[in-house]
Amino acid sequence: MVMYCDTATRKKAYEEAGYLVMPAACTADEIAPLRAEVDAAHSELEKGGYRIWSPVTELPPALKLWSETRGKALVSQVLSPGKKLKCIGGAAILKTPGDFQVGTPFHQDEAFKKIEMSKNKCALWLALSEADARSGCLRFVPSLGYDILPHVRVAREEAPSGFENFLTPGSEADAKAERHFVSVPVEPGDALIIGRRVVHGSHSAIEGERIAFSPLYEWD
Ligand SMILES: O=C(O)CCC(=O)C(=O)O
Repeated sequence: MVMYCDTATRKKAYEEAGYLVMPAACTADEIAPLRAEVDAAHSELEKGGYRIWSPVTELPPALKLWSETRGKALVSQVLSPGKKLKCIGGAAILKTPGDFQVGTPFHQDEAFKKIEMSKNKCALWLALSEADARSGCLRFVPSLGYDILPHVRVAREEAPSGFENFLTPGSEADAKAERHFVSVPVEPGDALIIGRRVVHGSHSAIEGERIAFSPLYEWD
């Protein structure tokens, strides 16, 4: 697991691994109103447990405020000190046994062509519950490197997890991802920065309830 404390070391670790874990980035008091808004959106969750708010103006108030202040500061201090970051939306993602059980398949965000890539972008992923390999925590494959790998795109209805874009099933990369992934268990308030090119996905949820909020940022 990649997690370091001072900014320079964090930046270096992020550049090497393509993602970064920031343990205890938020207190229980800070995440309570965020969790309340995500819980209130439960009936709006779509296949795979996603509720996407885009553009940022659609975010409920506490999630919007957090994304534009604390979330932005967390990303900024590691990736873009002095640059003007813009939040362009966010998603709540729930994994739990039943309808939202299937894990997010391995993918690279940059291979997701819906996202316009002329700007720098990254996702922040804030744990609003604890999560481990049995409850759907994230998993990363930095050993696959950062070239864009073969992906397929399917219709949302045909995607087992509702996530439409993923490493081509049966490809060498997909097989390697299944062998070499690193699981990242989290506690509520832990935050991760997810780079555009690192292969990542999540475990399926066999037990418990994994809840995360993931705002997306861009900068010049
Ligand atoms: O939370 C998850 O299961 C996956 C999140 C993710 O991979 C993404 O949004 O790119």
